[in-house]
Amino acid sequence: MTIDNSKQLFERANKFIPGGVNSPVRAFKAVGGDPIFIKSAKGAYLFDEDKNQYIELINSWGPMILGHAHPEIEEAIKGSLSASFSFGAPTRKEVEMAELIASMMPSIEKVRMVNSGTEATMSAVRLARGFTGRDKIIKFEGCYHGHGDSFLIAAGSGVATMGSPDSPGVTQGVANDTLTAPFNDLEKTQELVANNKNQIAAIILEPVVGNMGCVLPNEGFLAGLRKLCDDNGIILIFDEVMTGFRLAKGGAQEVFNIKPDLTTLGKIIGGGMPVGAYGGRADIMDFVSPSGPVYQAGTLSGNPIAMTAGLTMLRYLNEHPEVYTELDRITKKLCAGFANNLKELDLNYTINRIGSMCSLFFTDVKVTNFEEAKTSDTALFGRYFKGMLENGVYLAPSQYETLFISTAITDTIADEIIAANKKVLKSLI
Ligand code: HOZ
Repeated sequence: MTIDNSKQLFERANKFIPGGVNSPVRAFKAVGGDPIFIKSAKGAYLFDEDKNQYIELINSWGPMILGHAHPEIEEAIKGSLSASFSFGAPTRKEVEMAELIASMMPSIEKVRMVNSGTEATMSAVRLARGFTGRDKIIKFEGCYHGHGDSFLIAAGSGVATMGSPDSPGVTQGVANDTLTAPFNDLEKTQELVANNKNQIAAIILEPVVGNMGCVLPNEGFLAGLRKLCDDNGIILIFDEVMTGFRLAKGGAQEVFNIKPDLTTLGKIIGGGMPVGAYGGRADIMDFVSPSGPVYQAGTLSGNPIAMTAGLTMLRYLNEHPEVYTELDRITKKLCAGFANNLKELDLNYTINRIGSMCSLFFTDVKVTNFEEAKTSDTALFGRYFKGMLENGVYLAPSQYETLFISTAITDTIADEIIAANKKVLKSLI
């Protein structure tokens, strides 16, 4: 396999783009080697600038639930193009999108569209602060909520990968207002609330974490947080940028049957186009300008092309609930295949999975928080990643990310992935 064209592009990119990439994880720093430059994708496959083909297991970090360039979404986007690309004025599609989101995720009574998950989480926290009149928030170690200043404290995803979970540039004042607890540690969270009585505006978390690898909530953790928030007038924010409409029609909150006050959504509701949204209880959302005093705005918010792509995908998911059963089945099969291979080769491993999200950690420790995720052998993961890439499987280039499976992965493709996994693992021992 040659990657000469990717290498050349990376050299050019490094001259004009910091680190040669527009988002750090994709630079492959955590796994070594040069990044692959993608030219196109269709269904279950990515194609690079050197004409190599890879089975796709990231799917743009989640949104390509139906695989790449799904024909219905492609047609809808094409059909929308001749009506122009941006108005900065209200459209019918925004109304339809708000109605559809509210019907699929009933905790959302009102919703505001923005342009990314980062914008959604920043806006939701500002709203929680404005609504409660309090400054502090609680987040969980290893959870990542985009690159807003308040969240770059003990953060996961790229910041964990690059080893700078507390980014320089975040003022001490902002950092002081972000309190952190280990994920799944209800007692520590209760302590933080007790020690900061009437000062906590919001508790924000990924109900299923995707940004320290895939980590599930322990039994009772989400319900405990719901009660803690109710008892103390705190806004509970679920960051469902990765899980919303992926784990179920109604996201993780449907799976675990917990109703947050606010929810943040991202790329999934744009079918992969740049979109985000935050929504929830009407009394809180009515605090957003122009109905309320908390300001938030954006020319591109509710962009018609992005709305078209997102609406088409969400409608498809709404009308085809069998998608979720199939995603669960095929991902379970993949993980069982990996587990068999690892057992046969006597390697330490933990596999976390829920629905179509999963992670393989090279550790025998049960992974329920960031400290446990960090026991994984990341050097071994780097070699595993490289081997899989050379064998035509594109994994997330960091231990602290999750795999996202699409409906384009058939049984035959799953068997190929499991066979590649076996071959690569064998070569590592
Ligand atoms: N932080 C993103 C996933 N958790 C990665 C985004 C990207 O590199 O495109």
